Amino acid sequence: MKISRTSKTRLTVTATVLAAATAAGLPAGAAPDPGSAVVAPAADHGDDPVKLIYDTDFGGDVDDAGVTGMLNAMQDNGEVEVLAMMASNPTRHAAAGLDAINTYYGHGNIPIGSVKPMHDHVPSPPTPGAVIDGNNVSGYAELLARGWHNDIRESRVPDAVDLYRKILSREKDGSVTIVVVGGQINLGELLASGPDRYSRLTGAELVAEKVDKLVVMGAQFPTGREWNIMLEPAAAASVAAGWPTPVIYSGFEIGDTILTGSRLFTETHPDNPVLNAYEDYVGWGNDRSSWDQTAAYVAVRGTDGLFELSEPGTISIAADGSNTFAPDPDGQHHYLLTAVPDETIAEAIEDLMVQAPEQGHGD
Ligand SMILES: [Ca+2]
Repeated sequence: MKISRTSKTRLTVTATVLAAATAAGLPAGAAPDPGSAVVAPAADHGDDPVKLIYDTDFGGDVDDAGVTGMLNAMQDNGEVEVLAMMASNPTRHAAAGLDAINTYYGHGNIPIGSVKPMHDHVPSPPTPGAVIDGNNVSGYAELLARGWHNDIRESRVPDAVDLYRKILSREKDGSVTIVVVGGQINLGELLASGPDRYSRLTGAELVAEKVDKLVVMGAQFPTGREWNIMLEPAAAASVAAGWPTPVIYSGFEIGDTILTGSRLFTETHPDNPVLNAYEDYVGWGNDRSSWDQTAAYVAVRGTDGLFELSEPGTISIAADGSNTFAPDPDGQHHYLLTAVPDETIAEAIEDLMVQAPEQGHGD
């Protein structure tokens, strides 16, 4: 089933909705014609780390935990400077869970913002008729928040849009990359934000001035209906229509068959919170799809010989979360295609997920 993530996120959606979503998706194995793709160069940042903001529905599916470990490893490597992490999942445990992983890696000073108010329920059903078990969306986030050292106090976690504006306003023009791997509520609200104490610019103006590109895990190509978009269809549609920089989408079909996680159990320390998140979610020794990791990887390393970009075009998102893509030479949007076997991409991603922290290690 195309949106099988529902079975793991403890959100239950009616069978009718799932069947409709499946019908709207691609047949298994279908892929865009790679002959139409252009090869994008890897990101060229010289020796400077990529300045990145990571926006995540941490606590839903476990690939977000994989990304969090991956980004900390890439920060150890000097490839990325994580300016902030933003929770789009309002569970009160997301920020603390993120900080638990960052602290394990010795990066507990990474600022963390959250959609507000933080609570124990998701903000809205992903589709009409959906049944949400709102008490169980915290998942591994609660496990890490309660069991691993972190210094998050809920009342002090800044509003994500406020933190976005604060950080963007002080960075150089065109210097910030954003990767979003959950619902796009924070980005939608950032775009719609007005001038404040940090900047006289509107949110859309601030993004246009400061952001280099946005990388999205979301949607399905060339057409489909995907979970992250369904979480907040209106926000995703406003981003698709109004985001003023290039946007690269890693669709459902990319990460779905790139399996990672099992090496955590044999190659990392038993106290590694990412290992424990995976154990909680998929069980000891098992893999999970790497939807979110593909987006984070490209955000930092570019296509890197592992991926290619589609031709340019424009994505459109309907009210039910379904999407289409219209090729257009002047379009700001691309979607990812794979350039090598899934196993090769999985190895590159998992190498980062199992890389030992340079410092920290639970301190
Ligand atoms: Ca996610």
